[in-house]
Amino acid sequence: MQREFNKITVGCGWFLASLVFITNSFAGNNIVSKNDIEKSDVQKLYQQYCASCHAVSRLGGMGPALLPENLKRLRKNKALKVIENGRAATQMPAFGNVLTASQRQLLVKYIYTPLENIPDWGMAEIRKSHLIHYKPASLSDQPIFKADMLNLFIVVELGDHHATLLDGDKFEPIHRFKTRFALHGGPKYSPDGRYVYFVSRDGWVSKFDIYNLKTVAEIRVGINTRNLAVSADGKTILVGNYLPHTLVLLDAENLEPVQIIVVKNNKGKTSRVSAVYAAVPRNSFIVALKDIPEVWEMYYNDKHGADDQWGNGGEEKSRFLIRHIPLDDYLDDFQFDPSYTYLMGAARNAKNGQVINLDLRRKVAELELTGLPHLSSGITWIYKGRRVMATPNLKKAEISIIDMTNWKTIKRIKTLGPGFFMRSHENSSYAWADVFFGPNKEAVHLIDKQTLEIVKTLRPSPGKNAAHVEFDRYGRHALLSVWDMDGELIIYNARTLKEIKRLPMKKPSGKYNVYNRINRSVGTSH
Ligand code: DHE
Repeated sequence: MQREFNKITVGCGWFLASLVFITNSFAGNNIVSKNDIEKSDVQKLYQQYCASCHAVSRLGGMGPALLPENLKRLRKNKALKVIENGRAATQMPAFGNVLTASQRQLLVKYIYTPLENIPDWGMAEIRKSHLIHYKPASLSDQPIFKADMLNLFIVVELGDHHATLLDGDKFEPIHRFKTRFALHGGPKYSPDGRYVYFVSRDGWVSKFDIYNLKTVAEIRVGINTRNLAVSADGKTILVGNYLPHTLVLLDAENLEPVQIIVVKNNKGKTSRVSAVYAAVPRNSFIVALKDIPEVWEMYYNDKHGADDQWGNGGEEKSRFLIRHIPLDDYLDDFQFDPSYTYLMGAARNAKNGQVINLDLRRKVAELELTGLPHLSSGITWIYKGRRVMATPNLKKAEISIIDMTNWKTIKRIKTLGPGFFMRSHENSSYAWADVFFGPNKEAVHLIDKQTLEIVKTLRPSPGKNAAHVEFDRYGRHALLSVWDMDGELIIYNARTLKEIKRLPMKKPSGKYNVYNRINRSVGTSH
């Protein structure tokens, strides 16, 4: 009977469900409770409006998992506002005109209800998912095509979950291949540029051999994953998860899992990982946490054991020395100075950013940054003899320029709307900044790095979102995406700004030049 009832309500919605409830109540027949109706109704709403991004299971897909464990920092009234108005800087749309207030409330109640079972994702599950498509010995050590191997680009095409390997001199695609669903974050190269590692939001790590144009190994390390980093020597990969609250260490050769580190503080409180980066000059990994105000510096050393001063709680033999650096606030977004001594970070709700000296292991300054600075997309250059950092803002129509010698904001450049990504190159006099949000999303600003003025605004594809730039290894060309299913990659002469070529692509989200990334160009992220 209950199954029958559910079938009916799923098919006909709230009206019919209410009718059945009222009829049953009048008839004195209490087979179906109000709670049952709410549950069935909200499940239908969830399937219709949320499941395509957050997964039917609520464990996350393109969007994050919607579980109380993941929503700890979001109050229910704020969650209600997110459903009503959408969320800045994400793909989350506004449902204020689509759903009624009571429907929105039902959804909030639903996503804060614990799942009966969250699947385990420990070593057994990780190992079971491991796929080795090609053993390294079975493949050529020489590239099977001709090109400058350091001037290649990987372009992620989010529209149909593919990636294109692009020749950075001729701007011709060399190979297009399928990726896992919903990649996020920049793919990371091995130090020699031969391999590229991708991670998807649902935890799949893939290793692609550029020389042989083959995906060689894959493994699923989490249910809801943030990003990955490749160690300075290229031998290990560290991946950070939202769900479960873990870091997973992989052997880079074939993605064999080596260790799972439960992310927790000394009181046992666990946390999601905001992001993990390789601090190559320090030979360490830096891990930012979302639910504990700490940043971790992790040194890999397989000789260390569970009794290390900085170990991970001793429940298993740790291969890391972990330094816990206490902070004033959480870290949602951050970047490093070129020497990786300083980390500039901000929490999503914070009023100011914080500067942490990783050698002193403490906060040393505040950054005057309001709105929602997108620090991980910031870049640095030398202006009047001093290094400055520029960061776009996901909520405000401005770019902040900060003097890195005293951490003061020296200029706020007004833009046509909030932006997501900034890029430049050591050999270019322009910094490119997109206007990702709002009516001017088709525009891209060029800022003169020596006057800090916008000197040109391009509108390459009217009505379509233009975003994310990357330069070739010499800084001669700038590649810009038109983020659309019928999108394009536009190649500009970076000095004259003349358009060289357009390549059709399916929502080309990001593009990543091998040389600039492995040499940690200050004009791009790495
Ligand atoms: Fe990203 C990089 C966090 C939403 C596209 N994004 C990153 C990184 C972090 C991050 C920490 C750096 C990781 C790395 O490169 O290793 N992104 C977040 C969020 O917290 C946020 C706001 C919410 C979320 O959904 O997680 C968010 N990001 C988005 C999007 O909505 C974008 C536009 C589309 C998408 O793919 O979901 C998006 N993020 C990107 C891209 C990069 C990225 C293309 C790589 C930039 C680069 O050039 O390195």
